[in-house]
Amino acid sequence: MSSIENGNYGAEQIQVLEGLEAVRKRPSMYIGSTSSRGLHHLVWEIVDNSVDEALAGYCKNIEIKVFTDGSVSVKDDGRGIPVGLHRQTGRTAAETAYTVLHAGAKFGGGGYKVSGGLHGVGASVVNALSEWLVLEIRREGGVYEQSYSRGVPQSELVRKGPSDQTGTFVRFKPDTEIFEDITFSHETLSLRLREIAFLMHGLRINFIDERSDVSETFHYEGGIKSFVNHLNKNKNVIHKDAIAFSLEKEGGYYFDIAMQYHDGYTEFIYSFVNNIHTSEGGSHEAGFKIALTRTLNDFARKFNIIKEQHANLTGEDIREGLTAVISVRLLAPQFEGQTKTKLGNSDVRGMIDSFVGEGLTAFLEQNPSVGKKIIEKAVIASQAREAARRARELTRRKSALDITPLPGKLADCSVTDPSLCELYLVEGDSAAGSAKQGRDRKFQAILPLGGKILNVEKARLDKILNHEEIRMIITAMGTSIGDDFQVAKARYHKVIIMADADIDGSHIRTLLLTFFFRYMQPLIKAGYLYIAQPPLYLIKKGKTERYCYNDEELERNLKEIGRGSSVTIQRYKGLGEMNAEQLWSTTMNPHQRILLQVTLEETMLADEIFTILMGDKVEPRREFIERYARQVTNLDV
Ligand code: 0RA
Repeated sequence: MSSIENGNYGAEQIQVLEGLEAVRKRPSMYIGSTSSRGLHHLVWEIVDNSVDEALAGYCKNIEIKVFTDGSVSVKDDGRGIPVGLHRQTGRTAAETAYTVLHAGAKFGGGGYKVSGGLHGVGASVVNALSEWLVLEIRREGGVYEQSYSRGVPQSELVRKGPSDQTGTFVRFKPDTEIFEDITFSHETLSLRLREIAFLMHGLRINFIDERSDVSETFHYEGGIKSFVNHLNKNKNVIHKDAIAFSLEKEGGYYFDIAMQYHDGYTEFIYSFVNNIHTSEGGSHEAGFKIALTRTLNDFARKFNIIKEQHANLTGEDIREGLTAVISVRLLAPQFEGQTKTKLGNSDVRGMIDSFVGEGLTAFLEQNPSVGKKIIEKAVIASQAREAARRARELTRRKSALDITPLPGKLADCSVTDPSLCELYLVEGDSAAGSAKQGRDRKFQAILPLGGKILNVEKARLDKILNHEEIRMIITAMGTSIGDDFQVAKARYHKVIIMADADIDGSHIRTLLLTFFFRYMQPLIKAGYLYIAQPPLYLIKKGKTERYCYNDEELERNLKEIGRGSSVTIQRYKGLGEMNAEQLWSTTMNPHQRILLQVTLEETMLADEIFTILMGDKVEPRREFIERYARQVTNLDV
């Protein structure tokens, strides 16, 4: 019988119930939100505990299973959560961890707890937000079990029988009273589990999805070196093996770095602190960049590739075509920045700087030919950058009085407050003509895009900046691009891509998205990029006119109005087929239009897809198209 049924209500127990109550009342305070993101947070919370056990060196295998009833289990072969009595609570340590807020950190074995970070709220929060949770612990020769309902123990922790194994098994079902939707995304789970396996070399992670009968095993002896190989798998690399080094330092520091160059132009540095992705960078990334620039310049001078009288290569030149993963572990990480994903600990910068400096110098001494290839590439990048600098000057408006004018083709709006202003990038001159006529000129600006946009995936910066369409976009935006990009200077807080609903339109959208992803990423992250949704059909019957934005809507409206021989359906292929008034009412009027906001959640996945679709390797593109061809509907050729 449980202590609660016993009526054995101590002050401790009342506190526990109050704690669980607080979590259920304000779940977002603990897990960020009750959307899909918050739902997945529950899994990460439990997985992190097993990963901590692996970090402490006691766990080699973790198995994650998604069941058809909506529950998820996480099993590890660590030491098992202690089952003895916890002095303060008078309950077992296991029950304490699962019922007392923030209890985990106090007796957790691992040192790399991410206090104040994204995770680390504790298993008790997951328990409180689960309809039910079952805990099974193997240790000290026995198997122990306890179950909970919405965080409340349904029994004591009971020894069920003997066991010669050790480990922890948790299965829980998220509470539908808390979450709008309890469907776990296979892709989200799979992506992150693989990432964890890369970061924890040697750890084997089994992922079983019983809903689809798909299972995957992630296990990388090569660790983040394998990670870099994986990230570059669709690129032409310029040296076969990734460069990698790691260091364990007293004070609980662990540094792990892997890097590899490819023949493209993009830079991709993916950094982690205690296995958490630091998308805003911070001191570890800064230390890495400083050391990389210094060491490669020293090498280039030593081999006389840069002559004495010439200036150093810049960091940007040196990072062209670089893919790197930086994984840092430390005991007391400080997370800063807007999304708390920027490492603040300033001592890390110097430590990483000297660690990378030494490691890279030693590598270059043993592999000078690789060093020369990297430098050759950086020298070309620097020449292109010099040409780009001149081109870029032409896109910069320093002040209102500055001589660089706005593009002649831009029909600007009259309001000057960027938060109210919209810029429509319109495919084709005739559509742009209608848009100019139909718009509300107070806050809507129109920029016609005549020809095809350059594929920036296959071009260097100088070429990109010499491309008229792209130059117009940059000038109109006022933000500059790449490392110089300043979101605060954006002249419009809505940039709306308006292209036809056909193959050519899709191509233009993709080319523009590639440009914004590679050169104006913060604009996407700020939520300023949108895609206009023009209607696909116009149905007319007598005086009734209805616009339909997809096939479902068409069907529904046809049923409503009644399908008669006199019922006309007009299929819009091009924006140009609509007159100014129609374009305004269907696609541009803020009270009626549909805008899709472009969001960026998985930078790594987005990078992969742009590389595959827009890069110069044909084979991955063919595979991708074959794989997804069956999912494509509405293909209009
Ligand atoms: C603290 C101490 C010990 C194990 C754990 C925590 C532990 C927690 C979790 C959570 C999920 N899996 C886990 N595995 C282990 C053991 C101390 C000892 O045996 O000496």
